[in-house]
Order: sequence, then structure tokens, then C-alpha cells
Amino acid sequence: MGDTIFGKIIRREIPADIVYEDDEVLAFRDLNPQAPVHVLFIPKRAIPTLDDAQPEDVALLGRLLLAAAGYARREGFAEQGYRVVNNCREYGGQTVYHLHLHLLAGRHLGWPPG
Ligand code: DGP
Repeated sequence: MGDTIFGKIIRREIPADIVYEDDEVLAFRDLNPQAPVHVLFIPKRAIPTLDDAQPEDVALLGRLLLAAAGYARREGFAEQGYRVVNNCREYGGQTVYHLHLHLLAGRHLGWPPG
């Protein structure tokens, strides 16, 4: 499995605006925000895509989701609402092959997405 720019962020080889960290999860602001709040939640143990996730990753995937939900609650926009998205491979719009959740908030988000 190849390294990605997110691996460099985890290892602090390149800077990022980190907003949350625990032993398994790192969250930082997206370089190209699509909403007033746009944070990426990534596992420190790289999995390329959601399609590569295995049954043994179930707890890690749950931790990613709960990390995003906890951040939304702490930051005070959970009641107003938000969106959590995973882009999987080419047609899903994935550009960085280190599984991540996008947390988008702070404006009314349209549906369906483009
Ligand atoms: P995706 O298209 O789902 O693979 O999302 C990748 C996101 O990662 C995209 O919204 C832009 C963001 N991104 C790419 N490179 C960097 C970086 O070096 N730093 C930060 N903070 N975000 C990045």
C-alpha cells in the first residue's frame, strides 16, 4: 500500500490544522473547504478505500464516525445538522487513497450531491 499526503500529515512531515486526535484517529481541516466547517477524519492506520475495509476494521470505522459526531457536538453545530461523507474510488470522487470521512457543516447542504 502506497503512502499518501495524509501519511505525511500523521507523521507531522507536512503541516495541517489538526482539530482532534486520539490513539487511532486524526482530524484536520480540509485544504479546499466546501463548507464553513470542513474537517477530514482519518484512521492513523491507513486503509486505502472503504472497499478495502475488512471485518476487523469495524471498531475503527465506528471510532471515525463517533469522532466526527463528537466533534460536531463539542463545536455546537450538531443540533443544526451536518453531513459525513466518504468518497470511494474514481466515481465516488476519491483523490487521496487513505480512507477518510468528510465532515461538512455551517451551511444548508444540497441533495443530491453533484
Ligand atoms: P477525497 O476527494 O474524498 O479523496 O478528499 C481528499 C480531500 O483532501 C480533498 O477535499 C482535499 C484534501 N486535501 C488534499 N491534500 C491535502 C493536504 O495536504 N492537506 C489538507 N489539509 N487537506 C488536503
